[in-house]
Amino acid sequence: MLNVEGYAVKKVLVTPCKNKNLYCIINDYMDALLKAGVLPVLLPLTDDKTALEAYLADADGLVLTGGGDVEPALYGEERDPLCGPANPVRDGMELFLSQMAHHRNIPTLGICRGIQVMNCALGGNLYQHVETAEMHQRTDVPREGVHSVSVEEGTLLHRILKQEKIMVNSRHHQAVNRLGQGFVAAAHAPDGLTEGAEDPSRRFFLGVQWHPESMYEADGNARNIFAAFAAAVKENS
Ligand SMILES: [Mn+2]
Repeated sequence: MLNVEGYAVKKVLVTPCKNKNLYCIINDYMDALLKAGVLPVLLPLTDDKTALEAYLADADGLVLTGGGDVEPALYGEERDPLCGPANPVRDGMELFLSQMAHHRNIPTLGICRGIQVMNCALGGNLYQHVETAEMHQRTDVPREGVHSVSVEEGTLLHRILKQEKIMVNSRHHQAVNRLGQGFVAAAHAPDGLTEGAEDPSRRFFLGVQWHPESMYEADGNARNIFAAFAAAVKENS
């Protein structure tokens, strides 16, 4: 096996956002994965299932990144006026990747929109605009802990964090509502919202509502999440 500076080369697919004619990614995602010892591969935005299957066949992990709102029709609901615009290509792409990664037990880390996509992929639904948005939509302090989450004992997330309560940043106005099939809540905000969820039947199928990639340098909890994900990726064969 090839080695880059002592670590095995393992590729992690990273889903992009689109800005005009650019596929783009906030650099924190790529930097955190690289620092955790795996190689991030930014995907193009496409719902071409043949291309996505080919990417997955050669991948050891998947990161579903933050972004805009999921189309409510995809979880069987009418659009609330407070729901933001959807990107049908990104929705189709990420739902497909989530379902395939889940089916194949490919280590998957969902962040912000990512946990929401994972939940929809498993048949759950979302709050289109949480009543407590003021507490959760703190884009003004993207790298600061703004609310606590309680971490459920017995979960993968608890084994990673080894703490009952941590502070997290928060840049969302939607959230997981009814959990999808097999998805188990692993962390809750003080208002009761699900901030972490996982499927214990999979090696690593974990979503968090906060942004550990934005706190990688400052926060040991954030680094531990990426380290645990990278360890699962390295075990994937
Ligand atoms: Mn939050």
